[in-house]
Amino acid sequence: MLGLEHPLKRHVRPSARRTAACPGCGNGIVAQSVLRAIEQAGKTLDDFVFCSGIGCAAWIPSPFFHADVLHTTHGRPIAFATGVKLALPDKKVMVISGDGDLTAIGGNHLVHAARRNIDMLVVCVNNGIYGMTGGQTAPTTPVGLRTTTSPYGNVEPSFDICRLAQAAGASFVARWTTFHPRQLTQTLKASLGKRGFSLIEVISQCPVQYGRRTGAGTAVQMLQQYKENSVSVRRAAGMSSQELAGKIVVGVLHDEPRPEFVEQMLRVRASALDSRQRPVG
Ligand SMILES: Cc1ncc(C[n+]2csc(CCOP(=O)(O)OP(=O)(O)O)c2C)c(N)n1
Ligand code: SF4
Ligand SMILES: [Mg+2]
Repeated sequence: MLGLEHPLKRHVRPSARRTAACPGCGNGIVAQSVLRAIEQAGKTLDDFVFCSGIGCAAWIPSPFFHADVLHTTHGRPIAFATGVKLALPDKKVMVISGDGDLTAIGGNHLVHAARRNIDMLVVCVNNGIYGMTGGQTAPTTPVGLRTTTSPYGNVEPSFDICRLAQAAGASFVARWTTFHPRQLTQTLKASLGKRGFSLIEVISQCPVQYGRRTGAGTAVQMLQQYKENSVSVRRAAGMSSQELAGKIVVGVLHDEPRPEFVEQMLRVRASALDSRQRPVG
């Protein structure tokens, strides 16, 4: 035994040191990127409350992060996070969950939290499928893909989650893949200094339900595909929509501050209390 210890081990709850993820899953890369970003931003896990829904990605913070974590119901982590943020405005609130959880059953919460510009970071782990329940088609599944619930090929066009969030009002939007852990860490770190609704989409491999069933291959082959198909925001700006077909545009896609919801609510509350205390007449 060399006595080596993983540098992030102290952030993992001692009773939860066995991962629930399959070998090759991208969830470990996302977990490490989040923890590294928190360290690099000079914060501790005590500064945060994490919320997740139901699905494989929802197991990233829960029960592993040695922090306050709410492992909520399917589709509802943003609703819980909204309550946490209103009750504890000084806490950083981070939602980590899957594409199905956040854009299918939880799609309305995503849209309205972005519209309100609620101060929280949502990390959407997009593996293009419902991983945990057996590989069903999600709103992110590419057209034509054969899945458990679309054995003759998916006919539904998929969401561009980043465009959806930006159009709804998010003030910070970015996308990376699990092939880009360093860039992802940098962007996560940058987002921790923002106030408002931030969404970071991470395209991530599910070698078991996506790779094996759809022919995308092993974790290594999927990472290779992310490498070959990724195009930076800057390069994408000079490309036509035909040239961008099948590409993954990575980087910060939108960064524009605007009034934040909780701050405004606290201001309204203070002025309501003030007016009640003023003498009538
Ligand atoms: C109300 C409700 N509907 C459906 C389910 C079943 N269910 C659990 S996780 C899941 C999909 C998870 O997909 P995603 O959010 O993409 O996470 P992944 O497993 O791919 O990381 C579904 C449909 C549930 N638990 N609760
Ligand atoms: S089913 Fe897919 S997403 Fe879920 S843990 Fe396994 S590899 Fe990861
Ligand atoms: Mg998924």
